[in-house]
Amino acid sequence: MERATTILIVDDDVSAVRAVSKAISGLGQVLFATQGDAAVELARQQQPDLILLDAQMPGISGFEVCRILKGDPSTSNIPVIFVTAHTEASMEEEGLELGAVDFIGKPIRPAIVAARVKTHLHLKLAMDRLNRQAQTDGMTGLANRRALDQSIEREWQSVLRTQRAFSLLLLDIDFFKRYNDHYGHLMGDECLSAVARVLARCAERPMDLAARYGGEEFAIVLPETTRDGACRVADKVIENVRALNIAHATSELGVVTVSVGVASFDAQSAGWSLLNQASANPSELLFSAAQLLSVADKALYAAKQSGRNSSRF
Ligand code: GH3
Ligand code: MG
Ligand code: MG
Ligand code: MG
Repeated sequence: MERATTILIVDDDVSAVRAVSKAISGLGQVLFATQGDAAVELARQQQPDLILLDAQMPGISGFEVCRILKGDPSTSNIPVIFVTAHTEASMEEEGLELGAVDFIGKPIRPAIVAARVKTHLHLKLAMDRLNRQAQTDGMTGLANRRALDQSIEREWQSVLRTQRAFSLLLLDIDFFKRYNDHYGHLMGDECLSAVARVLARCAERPMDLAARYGGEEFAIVLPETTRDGACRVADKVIENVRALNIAHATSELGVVTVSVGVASFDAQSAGWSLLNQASANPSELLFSAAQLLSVADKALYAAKQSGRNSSRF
């Protein structure tokens, strides 16, 4: 479900908060903060779609708040509009240079504030939609290859920092060329979507990511997961895909099945001791995110060789 549009109003003067809030009523759910540090915290937690920001406040100024928000990847794409009595050109220039999308003078003219907020909200929501599409596989609705690569890279950086376990599954539908040849591409597409739904269900925790790697190949990113944990997820996927009971007359197995390659980076894997040796300077570590994919690929090949409908690490 889409969450409600949210607007954060930041002003140390409560009557200004009230006036701005009234001007934009109906355009979204309103949050407010009367101090800079609280505003930054709220923005990080609540991820508002727009921030209306007073420039002059005791403690952290609005300019400083804007600088912090734009420097943090988790808040940098939230549009900021300054609302301030300091309408000198130099102030406006500074605000815009900090990355604000607009600059509104006080006392506010309610209709103008509403119109500008509407425009910037429209742009922000359109940008969010495009970003989501750029990360999603159109056919299955899973994360696409781009999102997968980004997720693996992000998790890899976190492994280098925290030395926590990390696992990756690579999954491939068995005898899928024969399936297409026998049942046609339309049913092939339906089969891909059904398998994708199983993967989405098996990637249970919010931090897990199920993705379409390409063609009839998929991946599941499992942060903070050891080899044992990853093998359990692999077995669950294999079991649940088989349980779909999708007829596959030209497979020896009679129904659609998948094979899974497991790559893990944990206390049991060779890479882990390398990481510990190199932890003084992790960037010198030879083992990389790309190598994790190639380890999973080799394991997948072994699973195929051993008769399919199975997993290997
Ligand atoms: P194996 O068990 O060794 O994996 O054999 P396979 O036949 O599954 O492997 P192969 O790589 O030879 O064939 C993959 C097939 O997947 C070929 C291709 O036509 C099909 N495929 C890839 N993408 C799609 C798609 O989006 N839709 C459909 N219907 N088929 C696809
Ligand atoms: Mg003020
Ligand atoms: Mg394949
Ligand atoms: Mg295949």
